[in-house]
Amino acid sequence: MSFSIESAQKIFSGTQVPSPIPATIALFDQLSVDDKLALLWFAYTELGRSITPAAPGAARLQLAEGLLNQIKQMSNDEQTQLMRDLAAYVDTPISRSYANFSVNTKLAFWFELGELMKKGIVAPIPPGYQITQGVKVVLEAIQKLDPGQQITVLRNTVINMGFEPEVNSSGYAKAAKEPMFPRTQPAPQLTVEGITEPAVLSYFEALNADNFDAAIALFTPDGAVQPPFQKPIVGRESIAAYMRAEAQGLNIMPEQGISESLPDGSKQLKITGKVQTPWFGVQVGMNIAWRFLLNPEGKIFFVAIDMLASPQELMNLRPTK
Ligand code: ECH
Repeated sequence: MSFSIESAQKIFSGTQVPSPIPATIALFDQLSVDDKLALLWFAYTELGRSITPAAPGAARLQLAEGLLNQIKQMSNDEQTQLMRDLAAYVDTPISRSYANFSVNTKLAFWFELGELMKKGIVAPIPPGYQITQGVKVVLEAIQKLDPGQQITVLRNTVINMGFEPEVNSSGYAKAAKEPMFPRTQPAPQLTVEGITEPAVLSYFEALNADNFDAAIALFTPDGAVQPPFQKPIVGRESIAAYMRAEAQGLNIMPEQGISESLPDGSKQLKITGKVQTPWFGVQVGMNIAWRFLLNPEGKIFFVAIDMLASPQELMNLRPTK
């Protein structure tokens, strides 16, 4: 085939709108460590007034239990220091253990710490803490985002915490034996306006059933998945490990799309719709686009998953020529 991952990344790039998420995270990164923790507390508790995450299952909390038990034994000052170390990427044994957790276990760990903070078992934001101008600016930026973008900002800040000796920021290979997110509803029947390509429809159906083996069988051996704000994950094995860790329990609701045939027989498709994460269920519908490149045999060579900048963008489906 004549295309590469670099060229695949550019398909439909003319229809993309810059996302406010990286800019918001860049603002967050500039805060001092105490401001970061305070910002997360305010943003999380504010968000919790309209939407709350589902409590993680006991099996997943067990993976973080050792660390949580250690924290419960600490003095308030030690607990505050530990949270500062995590948020400032300081090299401590606890920061290293944290970095080894999968993404979902990191989220479960903070969920539980948040509960313990509310109960007064773990130190709250220091009582004398004075909100700074910087925190106000980032909070305002977060308030302007839609709920799907807000939970993405929270998730991405949590993923980056801790200390990792080697560069491996994704964490997906660590989760092979993680507990699953149980599904509460059967997968809905799919029809995507404008789309009939079997590989694409089967991809959505496979993910809605957590059937990752079926999903990766739809890819070429050198195929790639590019999750939102990440580099492409290349090759069936890496994609499988990633999906098993990060794509569990998703509800994928593609709505409409366009499909264009290219001169060599390959096809590019852009599809928009909504995705729900098992953390927030029906409370949050994230506005998502998928940009697929299929080879002439109908296999998936590349799919980028983009978080849309606005709901209006769901309708932004125009041919590239
Ligand atoms: C407290 C104060 C101190 C500091 C901290 C605190 C706690 C914070 C907590 C935060 C919890 C946040 C959560 C966020 C969850 C977000 C989940 C998201 C999921 C997005 C998934 C997508 C999937 C897309 C995909 C598709 C595919 O086709 C292929 C696969 C894949 C307050 C204590 C830190 C507790 C729970 C955003 C978009 C569609 C790419 C996966």
